[in-house]
Amino acid sequence: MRIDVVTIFPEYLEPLRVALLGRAIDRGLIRLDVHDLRDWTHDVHRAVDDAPYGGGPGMVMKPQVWGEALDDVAPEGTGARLVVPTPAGRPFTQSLAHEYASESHLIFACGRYEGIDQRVIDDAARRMPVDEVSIGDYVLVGGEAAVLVIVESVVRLLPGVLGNPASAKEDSFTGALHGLLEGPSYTRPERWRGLVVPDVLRSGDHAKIDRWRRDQALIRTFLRRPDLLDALPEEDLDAADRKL
Ligand code: 6GU
Repeated sequence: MRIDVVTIFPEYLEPLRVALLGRAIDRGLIRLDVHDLRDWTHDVHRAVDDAPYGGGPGMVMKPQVWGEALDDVAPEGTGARLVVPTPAGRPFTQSLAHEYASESHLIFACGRYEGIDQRVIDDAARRMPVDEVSIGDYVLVGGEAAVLVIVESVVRLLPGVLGNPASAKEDSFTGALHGLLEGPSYTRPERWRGLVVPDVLRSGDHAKIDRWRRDQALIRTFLRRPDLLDALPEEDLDAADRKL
């Protein structure tokens, strides 16, 4: 998979070269190119923003600079998908992460200030799929931190990136728990600071352990994310779930 990021703060994306993602780059599973948007400016000040039409606070990123940058990074017919992080976007979810993991080329356009001139997005959409996405209901200063989040969630789904592919399968939101939050985990020692590991986990009774884990997932989801329980298809609940 190819990943391009266009930003006015290329150094902000350096963490993508660390740990799991860094190893995926070194092993050739992904190719990551980070571009400085100011390389496409032509004026001495290398200006990327201007005052908004209609007035109001903040600055809007100029269309000409972004237009030339995207023409170079995503030439017509390269089969790329453009992702524009914005708090005004549609929610980024695990299911969108799976969609992105099946793409051959992702391009991220990081806006700062009050955003990018909308015509940049409308123009790009004439030749490639474009998603404006949000990573949650809070406001960041720019799209860079969102790109770190999105790329990490996508790359870990690529074949060969995780040491143990079962880890990706059993995540909350997909796999065995299917839309429930994962319950608590424990390792040795059995007693630590007066707190003990639940007996059932040391019982060796795997049917009982599975049932206990499922109950913990249901309880935690009920308490923390009742919206996820409401969204669960009725047939995903078994008789024991319903009793809980
Ligand atoms: Cl994707 N970008 C920005 N700037 N703020 C956000 C966001 C994205 N998602 C939530 N807040």
